[in-house]
Amino acid sequence: MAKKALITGITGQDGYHLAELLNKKGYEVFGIIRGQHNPKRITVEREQPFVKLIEGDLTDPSSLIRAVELAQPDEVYNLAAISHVGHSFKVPQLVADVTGKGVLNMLEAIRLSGRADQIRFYQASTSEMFGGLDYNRPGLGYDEEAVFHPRSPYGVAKLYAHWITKNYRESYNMHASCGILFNHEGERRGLEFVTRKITNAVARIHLGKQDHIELGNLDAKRDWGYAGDYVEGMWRMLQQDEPGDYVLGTGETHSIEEFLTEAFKAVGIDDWKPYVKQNPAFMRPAEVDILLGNPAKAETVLGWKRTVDFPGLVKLMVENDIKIESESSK
Ligand code: NAP
Ligand code: G4F
Repeated sequence: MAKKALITGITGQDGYHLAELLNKKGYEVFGIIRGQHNPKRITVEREQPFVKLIEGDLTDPSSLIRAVELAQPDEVYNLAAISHVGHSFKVPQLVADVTGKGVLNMLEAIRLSGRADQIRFYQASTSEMFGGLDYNRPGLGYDEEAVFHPRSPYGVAKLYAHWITKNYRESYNMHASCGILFNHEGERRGLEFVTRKITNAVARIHLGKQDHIELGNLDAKRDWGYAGDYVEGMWRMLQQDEPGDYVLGTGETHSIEEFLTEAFKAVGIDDWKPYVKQNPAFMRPAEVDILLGNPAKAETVLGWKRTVDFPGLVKLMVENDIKIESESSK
């Protein structure tokens, strides 16, 4: 019989890639979608008709209990969150409720389902929990043992979610794993994140639809990988006999300036500076200066390895945005 997976955050970047992967592996895929008028429902229905949508919200425990009852899942992937770090400074309490406490609601829905011993749980933890401040591991990168020091309401909420997942593993013997994922991007990345904001602007500048882009801090460094590679790692975590925590990253870090250089190079522009203006509105009250992941455990135990490198990622995203922008009249 086909395995069943329940995905929260089905309308997000990772939800899309994970649903594709699980469908290819023969899973029956269920996805929790929120809101009465969610415009992304039609996108999922058209692009991924194999996904069985269930209405629910991480802040509504009864909806999660109902979703677990309906799907009877073997695996639950909790990808839902308010995931934008900058936005989390504007709505910190909502972020605590959704990104933090929402995970407790999901864990309780599983614990009380009467099938907790048959359900494997994945929590989308994040490199934002490290915070970059205590970065003293040149060349090594953050691994599963590194110290956490979150620098945003999002990072703090995710740290609660991380620890409550570990607590349910230890207290109730649940097969609950946390993937501590470094930034991963791709064709499905939201336009509000810096990589996609840049690749979309570069495409529009190339096509004469826009003349500049406004950004915040250009000095920050991130460990950027491809989302399609990272969902494979999530799935591998839940196939292990024992639950655990795993870092997924590339082992490389690049600045926003390097991303700009690579993205403009893809459309034949050597000097990006005339096209970029700095706007303080995009600065954050506290910044994570540097993130670099050490995925040695995932590579050894899970046999996971990223396949897309930094130049390959930037090229893929710019080409995708040129295609989308060429087909749209606005
Ligand atoms: P994303 O594109 O922002 O997707 C977030 C998803 O969460 C969307 O489907 C959104 O639904 C849903 N959601 C938001 N609030 C909800 C609520 N109250 N109830 C139910 N669903 C809700 O994020 P992503 O990039 O795919 O990331 C997936 C997960 O990994 C997130 O938890 C993120 O924090 C974490 N993460 C991401 C990265 C990364 O680099 N991408 C790295 C580490 C960890 P709507 O469409 O209705 O808004
Ligand atoms: O693209 P970002 O918004 O991603 P950030 O803050 O690293 O968070 C992402 O990765 C985390 C994993 O480490 C996830 F947990 C999280 O959910 C999300 O997916 O910003 C990257 C960097 C920051 O230093 C930011 O200050 O880019 C800088 N930046 C400069 N100008 C900008 C902008 N970020 C955004 N979003 N928009 C700008 O205009």
